[in-house]
Amino acid sequence: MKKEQNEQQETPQGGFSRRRFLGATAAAGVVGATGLGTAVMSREAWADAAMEARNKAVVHPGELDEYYGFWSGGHCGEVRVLGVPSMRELMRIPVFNVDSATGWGITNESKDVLGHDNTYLNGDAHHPHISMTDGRYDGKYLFINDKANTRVARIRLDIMKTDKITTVPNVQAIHGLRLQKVPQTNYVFCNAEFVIPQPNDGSEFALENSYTMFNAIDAETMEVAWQVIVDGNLDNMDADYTGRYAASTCYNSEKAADLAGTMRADRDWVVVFNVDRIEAAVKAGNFKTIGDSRVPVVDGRHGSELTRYVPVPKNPHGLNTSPDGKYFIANGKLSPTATIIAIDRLDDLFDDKFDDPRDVVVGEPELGLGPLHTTFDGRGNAYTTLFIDSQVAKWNIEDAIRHYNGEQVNYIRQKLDVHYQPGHNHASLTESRDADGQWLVVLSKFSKDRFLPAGPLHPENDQLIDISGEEMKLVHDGPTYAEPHDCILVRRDQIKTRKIYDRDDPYFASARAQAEKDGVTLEAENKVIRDGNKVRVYMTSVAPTYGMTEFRVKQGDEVTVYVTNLDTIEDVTHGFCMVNHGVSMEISPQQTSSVTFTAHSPGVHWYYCNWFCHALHMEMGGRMIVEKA
Ligand code: K7E
Ligand code: CUA
Ligand code: CA
Repeated sequence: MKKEQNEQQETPQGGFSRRRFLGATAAAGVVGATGLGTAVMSREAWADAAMEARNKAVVHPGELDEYYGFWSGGHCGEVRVLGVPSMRELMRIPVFNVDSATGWGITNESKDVLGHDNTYLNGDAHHPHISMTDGRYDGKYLFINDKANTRVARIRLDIMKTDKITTVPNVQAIHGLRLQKVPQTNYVFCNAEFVIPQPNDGSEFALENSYTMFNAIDAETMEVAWQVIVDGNLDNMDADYTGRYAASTCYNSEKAADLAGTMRADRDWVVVFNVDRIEAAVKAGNFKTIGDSRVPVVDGRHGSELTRYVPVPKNPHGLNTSPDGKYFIANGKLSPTATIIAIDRLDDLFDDKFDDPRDVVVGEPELGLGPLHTTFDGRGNAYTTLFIDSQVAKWNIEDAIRHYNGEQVNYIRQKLDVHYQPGHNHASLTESRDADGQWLVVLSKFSKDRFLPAGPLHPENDQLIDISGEEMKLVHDGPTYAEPHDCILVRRDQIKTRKIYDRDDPYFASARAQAEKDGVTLEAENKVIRDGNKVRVYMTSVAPTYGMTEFRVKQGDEVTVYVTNLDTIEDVTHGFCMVNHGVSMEISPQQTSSVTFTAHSPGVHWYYCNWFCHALHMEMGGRMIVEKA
């Protein structure tokens, strides 16, 4: 059974036979386009080619990957860092979740980012995107949405820690998120998915009086710069390479509250935002505010000068800008098509030079069932995931446009089976001018039989495909835990990480400020400061000891422990765990970390180092003595 399946997958036409509904045109396109005559390629030659592709993906022990991949963690709420092509997991960056190992959600530094009160313990992270300068990844920040709690987070890529989280007001469920690419990432654009009444204070529930908004966040301050009211709802989006336009898909133009209702119309739309005009309207004071929020809200519904609505079929999902900057491509989901919108026609669209907004559509290739997301190789080809067909369709954009203009050309280059039901796919550097067409990651939602069974809950399957040649070649299966939606691949030289912390790092600036108030030098002193029933314990660490191996507090005291790791050697990270107090944190070389807890029980409570740092790591500990109240 297993063997048969593998054979089928290694056959270039494999899987084709069981896809009878695939048109003859598509099949002819595949065979013709490979140019290799794969249809007559011997089994041996095919096996050699497959082996060669697979070898390319092997990164031997001690070797480094060519690319960083940043994976969203879905409803785990985190970001994962992988090496590509090895697909080895390098790191996890906790964002909207709680992380026992690093103390994210436990330490004061993380609560400064997450919020000290009412911190949510969950998130749903979908779309990771790296800041850009002039359309190229600059490696400074990574931004990601939280659909579950309507937030946007920023990760500093030099230390790979989350440093800001913003809750977007007046809306529910941030989904699509992309960055302004040009001149640089000044804005983080993000879509709120669900329509709600305004104000949403219980005085109104009707769908007719509900709407949602498109949001722009200042990438440096992380404050919401403005919001745009739209018709319908908002799903995915992308920005262009002029810095002036962004576009979002809407699948619920019907504004329905039930499934059948959202599928009623044959066409929904792509809404195009004119960033210059929106900025001008805000500047001119043509906005309102909602409730307590002071964010400028402009009206971009039908008839507005700020937006245009381009009808596209049906319940569209992903929207992707081609790396040559020419096209927005909207993926049809319930339509087998993708819609190509020419960005150089948008000026005319906004100047009302067209009778029909569909005049900006220059192609609408039929790709297969359930097109969700499209990615690009920088050589004029697009790769679209087909959720229902469990395939990736490779197609040529200019040929699709010619076909739309009535020429008899095959635009489909190849269809490759993936396993199974792919959501996003992402080619190396695809969202930038540097799209290099080397690797394609396909994030398949179902793994079914691809891995050893691990109970009823299955991993997903992130597959790696070599796209450097004419033909896509599947080279790797990568199980992932729930539920990365998307990833971004960036060349390793585009990311510059710190090896140890800078002592002036703003990441622990509030600990430094408190120490200064207490007259304590973090780097040199081990001291206990009492301030009413608040006790601040400052200690250093050098492998394998803490600067303080005993401190005394009273039952009921609110204790804050600050640990400054004086080690300067790369990779010598310490931990601080207070037994039976829910306290655990990471302190990397030259970092200060702090945690606050209540000394609830009298007696002796040991603390110990929980990050392996030394042969005598087990011996690295101390005692908190809690006197009876
Ligand atoms: Cu298609 Cu949230 Cu980008 Cu899921 S989204 S797949
Ligand atoms: Cu310090 Cu282990
Ligand atoms: Ca719809």
